[in-house]
Amino acid sequence: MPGRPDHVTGTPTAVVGVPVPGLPAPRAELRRPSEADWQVVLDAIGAASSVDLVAHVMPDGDALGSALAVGLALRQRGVDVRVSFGDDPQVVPASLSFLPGQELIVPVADVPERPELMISFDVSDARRLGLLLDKALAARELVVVDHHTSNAGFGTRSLIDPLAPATAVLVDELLRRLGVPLDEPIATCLYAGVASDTGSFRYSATTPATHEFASRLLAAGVRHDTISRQLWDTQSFGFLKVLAAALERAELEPAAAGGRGLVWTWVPWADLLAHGVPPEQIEGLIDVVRKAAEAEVALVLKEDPDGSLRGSSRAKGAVDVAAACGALGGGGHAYAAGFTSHLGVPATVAAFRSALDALPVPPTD
Ligand SMILES: [Mn+2]
Repeated sequence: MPGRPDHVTGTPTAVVGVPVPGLPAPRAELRRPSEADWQVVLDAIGAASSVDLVAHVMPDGDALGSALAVGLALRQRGVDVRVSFGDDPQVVPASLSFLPGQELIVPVADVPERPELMISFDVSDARRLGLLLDKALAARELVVVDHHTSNAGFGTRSLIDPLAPATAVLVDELLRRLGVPLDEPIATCLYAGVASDTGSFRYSATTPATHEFASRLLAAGVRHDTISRQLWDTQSFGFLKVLAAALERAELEPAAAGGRGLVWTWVPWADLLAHGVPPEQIEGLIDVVRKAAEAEVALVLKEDPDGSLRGSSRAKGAVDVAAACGALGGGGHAYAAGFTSHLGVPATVAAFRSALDALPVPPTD
């Protein structure tokens, strides 16, 4: 979520952690994985000779870092393992180019039609599997490892913990149970996940346990300084130009969200073409737009070549943007969520505004 997280993605993300006053509690049917849930997944992994690990489309550090960490661990154990995500073209964002284990990544075509065991990471909704959806649904076992509150559990097995600040935290537990030690490459993948989704340990879902996790990762040799520079502080000059145009286009609507304010902008596909910026590089734009103090809610609409719009939204704690995005067919976390729209910019913003208006908003004081 915030960070590069995406869309829902991913999102860096301030994640739903402890219940926030005024926000709905995590859905009742969501419960943290039980011992039995873990055991079933460990048994499935132990029995599989071939495993496919998949991240969501336009993967962020949490999705791809989690998949690659498990990929490296299973390769050590001699398992035939592949990592993939359902984009075409399939591009690893430049901000994640430091991730170890990328030799495990294969195109969608190289994933078996009927995988023996597929495990998805940070995929909040089956549609976020993109081109891998059919293969995932055909898998003999599909294990969903995730931390999105909105995840209804679309696999045959789930390890979903809505209180985890990142999917990488669940992967850490999985590796511990598999008896795989945190070496430097695996720790680097997990650090990318937890740093992305906590905004470098700034968001509210960050707990003492999150810092303890980071401590173990640094002890394993993670270069947090170089990772942070790549994750947060490196962009192309073309991105700066796209950012400038998007900020010029930004609108502030103080009356929206029950008077708490909405700031929004959008990025036409033509801007990306003009400046040679690949779409995955603008995932962090929302983190600039959401700085506006006058707005509780921020929204960035990113146009794709087919004219559809990917919406990323963020809130500061008073409004549940997962619910607002859910009204537009998306989802995510209370603080960070997304959706896809085919309505065009004005109608999409109007629909989002209406969804915000339908939410309970606590009084400002
Ligand atoms: Mn995540």
